[in-house]
Amino acid sequence: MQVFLVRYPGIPLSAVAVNTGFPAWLRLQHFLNLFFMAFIIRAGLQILADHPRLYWKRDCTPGTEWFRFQKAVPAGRVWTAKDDSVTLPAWLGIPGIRHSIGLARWWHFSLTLQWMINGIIFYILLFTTDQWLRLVPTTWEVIPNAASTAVQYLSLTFPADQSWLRYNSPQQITYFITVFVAAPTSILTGFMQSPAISNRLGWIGRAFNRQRARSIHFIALCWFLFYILAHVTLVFITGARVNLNMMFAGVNGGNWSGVLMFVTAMVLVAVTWWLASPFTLRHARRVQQIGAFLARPFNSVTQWWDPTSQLTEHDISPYFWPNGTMPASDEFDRLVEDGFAHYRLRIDGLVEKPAELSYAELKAMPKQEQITTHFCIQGWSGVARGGGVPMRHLLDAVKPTVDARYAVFYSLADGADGGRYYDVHSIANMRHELTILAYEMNGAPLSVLHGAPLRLRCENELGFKMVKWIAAIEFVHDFSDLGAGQGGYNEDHEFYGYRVPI
Ligand SMILES: Nc1nc2c(c(=O)[nH]1)N[C@H]1C(S)=C(S)[C@@H](COP(=O)(O)O)O[C@H]1N2
Ligand SMILES: [Mo]
Repeated sequence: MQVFLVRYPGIPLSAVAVNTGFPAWLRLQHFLNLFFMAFIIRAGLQILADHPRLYWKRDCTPGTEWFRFQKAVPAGRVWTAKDDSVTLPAWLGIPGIRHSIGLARWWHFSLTLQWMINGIIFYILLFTTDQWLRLVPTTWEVIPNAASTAVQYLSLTFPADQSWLRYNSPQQITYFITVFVAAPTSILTGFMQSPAISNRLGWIGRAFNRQRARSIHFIALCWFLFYILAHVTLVFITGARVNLNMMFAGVNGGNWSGVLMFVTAMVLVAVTWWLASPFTLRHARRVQQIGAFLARPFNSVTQWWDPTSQLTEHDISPYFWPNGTMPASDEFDRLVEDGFAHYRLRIDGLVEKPAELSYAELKAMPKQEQITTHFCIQGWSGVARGGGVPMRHLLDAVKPTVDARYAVFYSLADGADGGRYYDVHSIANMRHELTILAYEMNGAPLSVLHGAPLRLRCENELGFKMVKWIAAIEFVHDFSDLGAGQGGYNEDHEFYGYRVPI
């Protein structure tokens, strides 16, 4: 052991010293990173709580989850994904009330973008200075040296600290994993949960399906939480004043300036932490607007990916989570009773030829079938074969005028807070080859649970945009005068984005 410790003192003998200390940019970026991460993690947990189950397979069949913090799905009753959402305390989640994923996503995405920009600048500065030498192992000797450091810590004779010049091997390895593995993995697996991106990626999207991406995203979170715990503990037990001086004041010594700056930084984090949830609930619409503005780059990126259908019969899920607020009216019950014989789909607004189509007329139109994945904003997914009328045929039939820019879908059902469920889509999206009005699911007539008589399928969008139990389609120039003007029921009531298919 003695020989081993001399040979591997904890830092490879070949490790080159960093000559530039802890420059201001590094200290600022370290602070911004911890600040952004705190809120990204809180909002991420809120998002997770909206579907508190993790799976490896795309179908999300209850019982196949490898992790959950919710009871088993109850049998013998309809249990929707919204019923499944769990509450987090307001100090932990943002905004800390049940089923608040809409607002949590704005925090998560806006801050992720800032965090990514911070990270990219960090990478650049790291490699254009000598600071990369701190983080990147240049010899395999870091491994025995890490073992040596562990032995020294366990024997409670802490190794001499040389952090000003170079990190010891376990530090270097964990920092390297955090900066160069965990962070990019989180970003990649975040994007791969997007319907638009996942549907475009071909075999990669199939192999690394949304649930795998979501599970790995969570494992990366676990790494970050482990890292934060270990890092902060060690900062404090191995000479807090000296350590804080380096990373906060940029000085090598034992005065109090680093502690002072650290406390100031922590007060800033604590106050923001304290205010985040109440502010978000009080100014929800503002958070939605700022979020939509800040997350616009993500929105553009996801819209740029055009989905293709890439699945086969084998991929069809044995289970498909139901979601949403069921129709509860005599009018609807009567429609169901006679097998939708009296159902009429009204298409009007800015069209040359308004139409009223019966169920039989719709079924007589050209039919398209497609096997696609459904991506609910809450995190679950499912694959089904949808069959129905392509929207492009309906567009050709009713001929939207040149003024028409959007198609509004009205449901026969109300939304969760009362008032008609509706959603708005661009005409371009309606012309997409995978946009259909489905009346079949997996070869059988669509069930009432899943939207009979008609539900929209639009494969580059999240589930909430696919209105079920469609009553009418109206073509409009502008949607600001509909509902709260946000482009749909969940956009109005739950602060979802009109379009952020991520
Ligand atoms: N009318 C109406 N349509 C709706 C909803 C709703 O609440 N009301 N929920 C949406 C959401 S959030 C999802 S994920 C899908 C769920 O479709 P499914 O029940 O077939 O899984 O329907 C969408 N369409
Ligand atoms: Mo959803």
